[in-house]
Amino acid sequence: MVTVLVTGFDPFGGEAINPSGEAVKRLDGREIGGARVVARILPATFAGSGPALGRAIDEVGPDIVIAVGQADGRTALSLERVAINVQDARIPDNDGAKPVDEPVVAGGPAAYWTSLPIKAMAAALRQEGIPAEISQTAGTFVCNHLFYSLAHIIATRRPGLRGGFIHIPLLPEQAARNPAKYASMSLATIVAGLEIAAAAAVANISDIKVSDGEIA
Ligand code: PCA
Repeated sequence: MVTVLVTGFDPFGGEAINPSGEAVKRLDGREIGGARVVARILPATFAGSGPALGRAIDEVGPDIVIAVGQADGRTALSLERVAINVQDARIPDNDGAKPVDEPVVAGGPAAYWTSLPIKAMAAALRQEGIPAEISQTAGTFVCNHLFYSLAHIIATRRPGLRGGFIHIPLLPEQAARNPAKYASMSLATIVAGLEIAAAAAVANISDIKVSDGEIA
């Protein structure tokens, strides 16, 4: 049976809740698209998130990893295309660390592509009425760090593994505490979206070739 490891994060940046952690908890132990789903919550820290992911991969032995994180301002489930080898923090992480222009992996490649079928996943989400987008940047904070760390694990020691990253909007209650500038999505919709995305990742070994790019 195919195993999908889904990860979310602890709350960070002064928030009491992180929708990524809340959403993946609800998927733990479920069977989706014929696959077994295992969820883990990772620390929202540069130093801790990568090693915690590495341990979870060694423990669970997944075929697919879908890492999930919160991104304020996103209006859709945001399927990340690329992880870049840089850390440039605007706010401190949960350890108080605030690296500026440091590599995730010294001497590592500038970037790694996702190995998830993100176009197929976006198409499946839209088909079910859930807003989805292809994103060209996962930022330069802990989420990009984790995505790069995941891709580096795949490139250096887990060749058969497929993995990538999804950013999700804030919950309505988080957006309501901010000046009215942030989009939000209900937890139920996020959870339903992650189920659809996971099923599409299981069903599509390679991606579909459809245009979903951006004109800057
Ligand atoms: N979002 C942050 C880190 C943890 C999270 O959920 C990010 O986008 O980098």
